[in-house]
Amino acid sequence: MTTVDPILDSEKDFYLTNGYLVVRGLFSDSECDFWSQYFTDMVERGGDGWAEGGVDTNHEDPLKRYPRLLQPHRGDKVAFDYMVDPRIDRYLSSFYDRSPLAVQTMVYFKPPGARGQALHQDNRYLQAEPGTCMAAWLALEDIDDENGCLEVVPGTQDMPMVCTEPADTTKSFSDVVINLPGMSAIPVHMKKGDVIFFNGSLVHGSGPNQSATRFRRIMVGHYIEGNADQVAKYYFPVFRMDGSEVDGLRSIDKGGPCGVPVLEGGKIVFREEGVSGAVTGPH
Ligand SMILES: O=C(O)CCC(=O)C(=O)O
Repeated sequence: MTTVDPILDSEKDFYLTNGYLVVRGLFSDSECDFWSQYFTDMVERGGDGWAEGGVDTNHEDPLKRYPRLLQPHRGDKVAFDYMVDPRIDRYLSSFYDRSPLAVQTMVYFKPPGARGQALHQDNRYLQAEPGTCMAAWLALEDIDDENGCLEVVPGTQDMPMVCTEPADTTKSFSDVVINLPGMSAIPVHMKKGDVIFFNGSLVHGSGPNQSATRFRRIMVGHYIEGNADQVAKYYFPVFRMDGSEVDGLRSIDKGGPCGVPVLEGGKIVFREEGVSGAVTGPH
């Protein structure tokens, strides 16, 4: 179902053509300041059970001191309310003409000196079918090259799942990366309150935070299309945007097919390469 208050045709067209859309000022500064403080307090008191790998306040790796919060909406109303916020539903419902299903929240702190996340595709992890997954990635502060903005690879929005290679783990906390011959990522600079929506094929990631003083806090919700009948096991329970739980989806607990990209006549083509490694956790 489309919402009563549709987005601009130009916004929908941009998303469907490019696989992403940046919406400026979708959330207010005061909302962002509240969430930023709320989740920073949460991680600084130990993460309330949501911090990836737990919090180690004395560790030399900034990401061990400020790990991501994974799936806080499963016990925290503030995170849940972001995930099902009507402003997000309005955009995602407009892209696919039906309300999506919500499956994930994450909060990233990326403190000064922290590594980024190598280029990847989200649907390799979520394995939503039919259709794809979507993200609503909110800048909780101003984000640019210095503090490790999101980077996207234009032209990848309709690609199948691409096989990964080992990543440079001095720059990325995740250990696999997608390399696409002849293609490169562009930075997406965002102001506090801006949201970037993107689909599950779009190759994206982020570099290290090179600032000595600035964090890069973001909150992200992940969704699958409203008609999806499968998603990876890690992403259960699945919710409608009215907050109710959905039953009956198939749960997947092994990797799916991926292709090895090769450049032929200036264009990328895929050599089928079997099954990507089993993915049982978050992305
Ligand atoms: O924020 C980042 O650095 C990466 C986030 C991401 O890859 C995602 O939300 O899918």
